[in-house]
Amino acid sequence: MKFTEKIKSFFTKSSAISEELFEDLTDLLVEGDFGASDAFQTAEILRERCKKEKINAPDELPLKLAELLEEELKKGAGPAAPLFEGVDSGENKLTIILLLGVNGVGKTTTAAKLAALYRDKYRRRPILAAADTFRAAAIDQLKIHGDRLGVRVVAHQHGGDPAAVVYDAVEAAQAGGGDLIIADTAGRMHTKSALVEELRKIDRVVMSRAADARYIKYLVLDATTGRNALAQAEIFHEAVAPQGVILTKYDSTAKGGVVFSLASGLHLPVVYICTGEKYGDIQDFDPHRYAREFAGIA
Ligand SMILES: Nc1nc2c(ncn2[C@@H]2O[C@H](COP(=O)(O)OP(=O)(O)OP(=O)(O)O)[C@@H](O)[C@H]2O)c(=O)[nH]1
Ligand SMILES: [Mg+2]
Repeated sequence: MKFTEKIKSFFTKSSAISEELFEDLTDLLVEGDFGASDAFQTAEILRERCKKEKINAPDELPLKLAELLEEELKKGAGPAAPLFEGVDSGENKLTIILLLGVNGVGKTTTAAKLAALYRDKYRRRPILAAADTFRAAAIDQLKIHGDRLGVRVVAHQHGGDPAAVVYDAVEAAQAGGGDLIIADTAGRMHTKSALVEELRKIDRVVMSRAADARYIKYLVLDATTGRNALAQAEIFHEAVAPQGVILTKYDSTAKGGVVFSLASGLHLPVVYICTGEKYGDIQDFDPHRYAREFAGIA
């Protein structure tokens, strides 16, 4: 059963608002990938609000919970406007996006989705940069996406220097080949210092070759990994301070409570949410909709 169905049936089955209900709700939130203290606090605030507003019927709770969760999302992270929203499509400032994240979270797929999204919706001219040089197959995978989408891919050989790939992508863009670079990076993370070193090198290339570019690091997290995703976010947040999160695989068994911890604990906004393997399966993150869905309001 999808988590949202579960929370829906929890509220439907509850016949009265009681202390026990808030305890059970705390457990349910934990099951939905909330952290224990966030779950406890959320149930507690909800309980106080119900008391203050003299709410007696459980069927009013989903809406109250959704309101509360939406506030949390907005308070913790601030609304993250999607990139290029409101930006003139004729603007020719270069944008460089690095996609970061551990193995298998969906970085390469997301790079392709973003290329399609920005090209089709915002009239950008993307270049895909195969800065994951660690796995031979990763380069081919990105090239296949590039072929399918008709988007240029800048790649070096397997084992090459990721910063050099970004360097070449910047050159290609500046030579008139595009105004947006989306760089896929390697998922490996032996140690935090190796990650930081690799990214510093890319930073230096951007600073020296494209100092006035819009430079963005998005952390890709797999929603199905639950609390593990938060642990990854903590490491990347500390090491490289990404500006936002792209949450993938929200279509399958994902519960999604981890998003609230990202907001409240790390002030890290989710910017996009991915719900499938097709290029179109990416949406702007909408806190209102997300909170309502989580609370079981269809
Ligand atoms: N259901 C679903 N599958 C997804 C989504 N995003 C990516 N995938 C799948 O997840 C798997 C891994 O995706 P990749 O894009 O290769 O992940 P990666 O982070 O680049 O992986 P590495 O390069 O090995 O680190 C692939 O089978 C994708 O099709 C999504 O939003 N929903
Ligand atoms: Mg990859």
